[in-house]
Amino acid sequence: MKQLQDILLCDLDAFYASVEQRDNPSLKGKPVLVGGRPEDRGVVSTCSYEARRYGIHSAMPMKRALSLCPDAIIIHQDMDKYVSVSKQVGAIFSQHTPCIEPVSIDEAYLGLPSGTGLSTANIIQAEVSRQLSLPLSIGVSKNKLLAKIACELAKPNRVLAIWPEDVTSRLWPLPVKVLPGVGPATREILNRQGIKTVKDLAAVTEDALDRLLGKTGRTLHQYARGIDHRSIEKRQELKSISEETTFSEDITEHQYMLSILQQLSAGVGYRLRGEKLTAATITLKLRFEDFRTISRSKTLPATTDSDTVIYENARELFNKHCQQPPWRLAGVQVSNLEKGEQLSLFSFDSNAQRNRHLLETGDQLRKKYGNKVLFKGSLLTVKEKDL
Ligand code: TTP
Ligand code: MG
Repeated sequence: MKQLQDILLCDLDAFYASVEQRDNPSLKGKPVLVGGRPEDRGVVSTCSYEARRYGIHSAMPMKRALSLCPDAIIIHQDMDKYVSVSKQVGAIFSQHTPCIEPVSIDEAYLGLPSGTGLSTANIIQAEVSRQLSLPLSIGVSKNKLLAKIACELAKPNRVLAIWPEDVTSRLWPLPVKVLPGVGPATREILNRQGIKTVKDLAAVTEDALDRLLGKTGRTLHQYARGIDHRSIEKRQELKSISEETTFSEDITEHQYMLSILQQLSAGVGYRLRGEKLTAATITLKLRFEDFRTISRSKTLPATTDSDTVIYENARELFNKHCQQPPWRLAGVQVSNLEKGEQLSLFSFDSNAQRNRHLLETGDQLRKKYGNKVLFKGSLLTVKEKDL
């Protein structure tokens, strides 16, 4: 019989604020609020643990946060930076297991062979601290529920295991709100029945909880016993990449549509290369004036990540299936994706090498200046509003 695996819930502490404190040591030990401007009705995205002592929390209006702690330092959020740090953390996770379910930018469930969860959690936490200088808390158990609660109790910057045999000692004394699905409204209903702790909840029959809360009641009956059958859902592999645009005014000019398809193809190619994937199938989507929508595909003999190849095939499909203008929407999609950048099969071919180099230079420009930086000849005629 397959042994039940260990499950870890890893969650960085005060994620955005910790990144900012790490990158600017003068912020260390201070109340730091990351979020929008108070004068623009901004809210707190997160705050350092020093700021939490003043009662400040995520989603609180910045103005209110400042009234609680006038000395707090406000930092505007830098999403690119947090996304890139999140990827670095994910890379450390994937050195330890292929079984990863990302939950949010700073949180993921990891599945590990039975008996190895706690030691691996300690190693991961030490690696994130040493390599990235960030505090990470990890809950360890046999299921998601107990791993999540263990992580909450572990915060900040610790590893804690709650095993199923610890349920009565560790879980039962806690208030019912620690269980997933118990928000303020459910808590109120339970509290009115005198159910305050998880132990109180565990004493109620399943039928009584069903009468009180319906299906949620039945789930809570299990949770109160530390039972949770949810499995780890690995990140869905990317199945397709598409770019489409609905025009502000219907388009009637054939040549103009081709320019748009060229731009959409370039966007799709850029994203493919970013994911280090190649695609075998190109699909064109068209919507006509009367809202009829068609999709027409073509599968290539070899996979590609080249803007030109994607465009040439999209153009061929368009020329075949464009019917009568006007057109309302155009889309280009690639699917049948394969891992790995396009190998330079023709590495002796200096033209192919030059094209590859051009693509890579273009990708760097796009990354730096945004999607609309590159215009190739005819694209100059595409109006900004149509993309
Ligand atoms: P959380 O993990 O919920 O919060 P946190 O990492 O800041 O603090 P901790 O885990 O130690 O309790 O969210 C992760 C990041 O997501 C957080 O740093 C900022 C962002 N976030 C928002 O932008 N708005 C929100 O309302 C919340 C809850 C989080
Ligand atoms: Mg967090």
